[in-house]
Amino acid sequence: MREGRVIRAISGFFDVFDEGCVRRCRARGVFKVKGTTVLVGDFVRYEPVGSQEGIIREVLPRRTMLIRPPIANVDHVVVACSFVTPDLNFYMLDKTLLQASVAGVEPTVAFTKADLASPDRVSATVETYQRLGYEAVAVAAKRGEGVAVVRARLVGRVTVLAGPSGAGKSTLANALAPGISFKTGEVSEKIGRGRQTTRHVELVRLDDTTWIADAPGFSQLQIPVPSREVRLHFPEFRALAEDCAYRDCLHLDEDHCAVKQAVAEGRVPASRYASYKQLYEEAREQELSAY
Ligand SMILES: Nc1nc2c(ncn2[C@@H]2O[C@H](COP(=O)(O)OP(=O)(O)OP(=O)(O)O)[C@@H](O)[C@H]2O)c(=O)[nH]1
Ligand SMILES: [Mg+2]
Ligand SMILES: [Zn+2]
Repeated sequence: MREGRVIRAISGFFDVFDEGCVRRCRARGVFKVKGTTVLVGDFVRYEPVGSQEGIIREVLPRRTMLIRPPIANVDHVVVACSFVTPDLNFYMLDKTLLQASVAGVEPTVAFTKADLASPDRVSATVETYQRLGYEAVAVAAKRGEGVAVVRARLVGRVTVLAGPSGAGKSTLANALAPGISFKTGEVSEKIGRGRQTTRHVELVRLDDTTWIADAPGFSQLQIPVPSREVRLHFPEFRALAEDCAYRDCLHLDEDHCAVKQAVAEGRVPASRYASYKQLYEEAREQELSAY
């Protein structure tokens, strides 16, 4: 039995990287009986078959796991959020940041297509997220702007790109990793959302310890945490919550809520609080429909 890392999953086959070689494997045996799934990023035990194939027998324990995009063992997610086509969507961004926080994966927010927005809007948006405590950067991938900042954050880690279709994930991935060419959408494609260019999650090795995965865009995402815990994944709420009158304040209908006070005074962006309320409601609905 040998061990390797799954770098691609296509219609029942898994490409497993092991010491510089890639083997096309199927998953069979004991492990399928247990109903385990294999994700890109998984470390697996496999039996070699011939020189280029193999059979996966076991998935090793995962360090981290994301649902969208589906990938295991990443340390870092670059959340791509474009200013236009698709339009900036803070709710989707905050939802993706919630998913990363719950999964224990460090995020970098890449505000993409910065060349298509006014400089004032770009700096205000980036600064808002920096003030919240996130690593945030404006990216104009085609001009190379912001690319070096993101690249510096890849070193020694396994990174995946996440965000809606058309946000510029593959374009950014190509700029980050010269010599690698992920398929990107056509420039002329201005028909709006819905067209997915990238179809599969694919991990590419930049050096021994640095990997990057391009992934399909997504618009649907479950809330991966109970409603009462959503607030714990808004880092800017944490310090404020100590001054709420109720120890378990949900920052919703409670009186003397320091978070709501901060929103009213503009110290917490209204859009962040709107995201929080919507995510809380969605988590509640998920809980109620589970019964
Ligand atoms: N002006 C401008 N256009 C960009 C930039 N980044 C990407 N685009 C364009 O946006 C479109 C979509 O880019 P992709 O990189 O394919 O987007 P994606 O996020 O990989 O999309 P999916 O694979 O469908 O999830 C293409 O037409 C790109 O040329 C940018 O920084 N500036
Ligand atoms: Mg793509
Ligand atoms: Zn409160």
